[in-house]
Amino acid sequence: MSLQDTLTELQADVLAQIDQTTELKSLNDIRVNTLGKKGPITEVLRGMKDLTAEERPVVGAFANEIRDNLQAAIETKKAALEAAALNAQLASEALDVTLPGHAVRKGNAHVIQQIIEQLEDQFIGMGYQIAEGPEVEEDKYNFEMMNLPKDHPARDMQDTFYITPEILMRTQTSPVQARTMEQHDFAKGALKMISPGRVYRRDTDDATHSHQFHQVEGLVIDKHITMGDLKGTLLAVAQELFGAKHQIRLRPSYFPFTEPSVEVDVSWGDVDENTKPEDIEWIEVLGAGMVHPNVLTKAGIDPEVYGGFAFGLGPDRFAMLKYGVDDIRNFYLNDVRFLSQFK
Ligand code: FA5
Repeated sequence: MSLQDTLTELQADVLAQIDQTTELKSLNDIRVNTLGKKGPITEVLRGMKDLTAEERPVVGAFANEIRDNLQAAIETKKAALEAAALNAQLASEALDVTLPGHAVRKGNAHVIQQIIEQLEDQFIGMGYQIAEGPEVEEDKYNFEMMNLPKDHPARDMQDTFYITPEILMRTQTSPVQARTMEQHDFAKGALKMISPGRVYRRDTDDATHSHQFHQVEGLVIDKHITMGDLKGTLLAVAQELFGAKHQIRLRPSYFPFTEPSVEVDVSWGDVDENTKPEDIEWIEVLGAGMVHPNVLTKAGIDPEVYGGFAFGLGPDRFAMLKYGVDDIRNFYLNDVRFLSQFK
């Protein structure tokens, strides 16, 4: 067989192999085996030394043509295989936007915050302003201006975290009363404010006490405010929050900044005209009273002209009552399983 015939056969054989190849790796093997130094074409070319001088360039040109043909066929196949591989990869990585996603867990306001916001809505509806004061407070506002001088025995009622002898973590939201009274311009009308916020006491934590809890302070100062206004306001708030069948009860109490002072209980469970008084269970939720004349005087308000009522309620206790939670510490453990119940 002539060298040309051998090369033609080789070309046909290699083209068939290229045609059948489905992988880049085996295509590369074909290239190395066919066109490489030890491949059949090189072998054929080596045999040219036996040809005549006339035959040599003809066979040489033919061999080069075959080599070019095979090279081109390999390149074409390589491009086709690479394109197919890319398409397969794109198909496998395609995002199916019709698949349902994972549900995103939605958070919700903390239950105490929810109670505070409900109270804010109610009081804003009754014409109150929301006031704020610092949690790191001066002794002057937390105690002195609330009619509790340094040696006053009632300071012991609220065990205090002191930062310096004059600076403390506020034990109550009542200092916001003093701060607002100082600022208020009575020429513009009555003072009606509530002030929700965090307070701190060196109380030992138990089921109904926390060393850090919340209060909502309330203060109304005007010319003809009576205890009846206080009771009506608190009854409206309690019934809105707990339901119309709840009653409130005022018990005499003592606070240095109010006179007379009361503690207010809310009835636990429904109460109607048939309920016997001895069957009602009462829960204490707030302290209140008529603003003490000394407090007004210290804030520069004439107690002969102005008077008012104040209250400080515990939203933590409100939340316990409203949802039947028997341990206040649950509100502060931040267990999502507990907190997510109050949506
Ligand atoms: C006061 O703090 C007064 N400043 C309230 C006040 C304001 C009276 C204005 C008169 C006029 P008392 O210490 O009782 O009072 O606290 C008020 C409410 O805060 C309580 O009724 C209770 O609901 C809540 N509270 C008190 N101590 C704790 C505590 N350690 N943990 C959770 N809640 C508490």
